[in-house]
Amino acid sequence: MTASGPGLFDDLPPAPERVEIGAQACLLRGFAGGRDTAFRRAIDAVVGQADFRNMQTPGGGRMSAAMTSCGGYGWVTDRRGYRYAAADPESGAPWPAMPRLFATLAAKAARRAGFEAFEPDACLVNRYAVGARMGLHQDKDEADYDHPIVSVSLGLPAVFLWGGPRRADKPERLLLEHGDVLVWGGVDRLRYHGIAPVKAGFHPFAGEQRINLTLRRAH
Ligand code: MD3
Ligand code: FE
Repeated sequence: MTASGPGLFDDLPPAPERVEIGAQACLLRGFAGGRDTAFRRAIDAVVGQADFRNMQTPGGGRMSAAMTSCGGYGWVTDRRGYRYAAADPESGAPWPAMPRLFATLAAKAARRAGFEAFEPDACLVNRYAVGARMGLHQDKDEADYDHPIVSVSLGLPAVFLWGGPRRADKPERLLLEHGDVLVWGGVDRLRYHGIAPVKAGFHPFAGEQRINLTLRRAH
């Protein structure tokens, strides 16, 4: 028997802070905890240069989550479609630099989940007011699906809808709380997912809001 082979602890569940939700997807509970002041400053710096906005969708509606981005690319939507853009369409300026906190935390979380050398070039910042939601969708606007994605949940909790490879697959419901980090890639990269309408509440970090950082390699 070796340290990693069969042994005394085989029938214990994984450590509670790490929940395997797919073959190549895991929830790192509380992984981003204890850094509230650094997150608050970093988000305020980004939002000061590129404010949240409720973007238009190709169908003519608007996203109920308000969004902004930082890093080399930002995810945008308008009547023409979904894409990554190197400049903020509201200002024409490059997106704010990605705070090092975001990039280093994403790389550490990815490594913990088994993805080496993750270097995000895009961070989408989603702000959900009470009642805001995100319908079931796949993330398909990135150039290369080989890179993992890391998301950080802050503020109010929300129910994450974790579906399968087809839209019709009934999603599991997982509560995401302040400081929780999700990492997925590989065979789980194109699973449908969404966010149920955020329920009323108050969290000291973000008041009556939920904030999600989604870190990706766009190009
Ligand atoms: C699983 N955001 O911005 S993050 C998105 O909480 C998005 O704001 C949600 O989905 C949010 O596209 C969920 C968690 C997440 C993001 C992308 C995934 C989980 C994913 C892509 C594939 C599988
Ligand atoms: Fe998504």
